Amino acid sequence: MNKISIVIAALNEEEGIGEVIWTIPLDELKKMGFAVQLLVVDGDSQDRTRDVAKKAGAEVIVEPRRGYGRAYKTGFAHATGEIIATVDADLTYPVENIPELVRMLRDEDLDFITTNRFACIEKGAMSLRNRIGNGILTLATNCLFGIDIHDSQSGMWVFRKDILAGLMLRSDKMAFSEELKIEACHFASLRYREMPITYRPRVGQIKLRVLGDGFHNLLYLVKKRLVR
Ligand SMILES: Nc1nc2c(ncn2[C@@H]2O[C@H](COP(=O)(O)OP(=O)(O)O)[C@@H](O)[C@H]2O)c(=O)[nH]1
Ligand SMILES: [Mg+2]
Repeated sequence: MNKISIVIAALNEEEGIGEVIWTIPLDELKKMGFAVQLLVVDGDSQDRTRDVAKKAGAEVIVEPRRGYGRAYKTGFAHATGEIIATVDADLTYPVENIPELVRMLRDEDLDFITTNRFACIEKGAMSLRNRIGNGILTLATNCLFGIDIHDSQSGMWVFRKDILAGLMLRSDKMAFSEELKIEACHFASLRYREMPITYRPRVGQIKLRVLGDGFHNLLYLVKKRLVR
């Protein structure tokens, strides 16, 4: 394993995307022996997201079809690394932890690592309403699929690209995040870990529709339980 693709979905994220990219610890990853592909999947942003991302050193692909899940599926198809890592473009996820997670994936011979934002939520990073919603969705995920994770909605993952061939990832929307975990941890029975992370306040405009996506994600869990 000697290449890692860091895939970032971005829709109108000119405020955060530059700093997300330039704070990725490239030197550390290179010292560990990895080549790094920085890949931004832009949802046809109407602001300077693409320019800022390119200037910060990323390769940019445009996926005009809407949706978080759609963006990641397109990004994964363009990823050339044997390992994929993901973060949002809004400065919420700790990119400085990527090397540690990659090391763990490699040294413990894991397939999939997901992260738990509830371990350390910085002030202002997640509203009470979102905490409750995420808690309910995580409980539903665990009960319906017999797994034991703390955060079914986290968007920071590190995994071996070759696992994707065995996963049925159908959601184009925000439910992609829970679907990936259900597929990896339940249906595919992969070797996985959930690691605690720090979750930081967002810059820029949120794309999640709190109630709409919350209910959609809950319904998606039930549908997925009935028909994979
Ligand atoms: N390319 C693309 N990116 C998206 C789309 N919707 C959301 N994103 C990105 O996906 C990430 C997650 O969205 P965000 O609003 O932060 O949701 P939250 O983290 O669940 O609150 C952000 O980096 C967004 O810019 C989309 O339709 N297309
Ligand atoms: Mg976000």
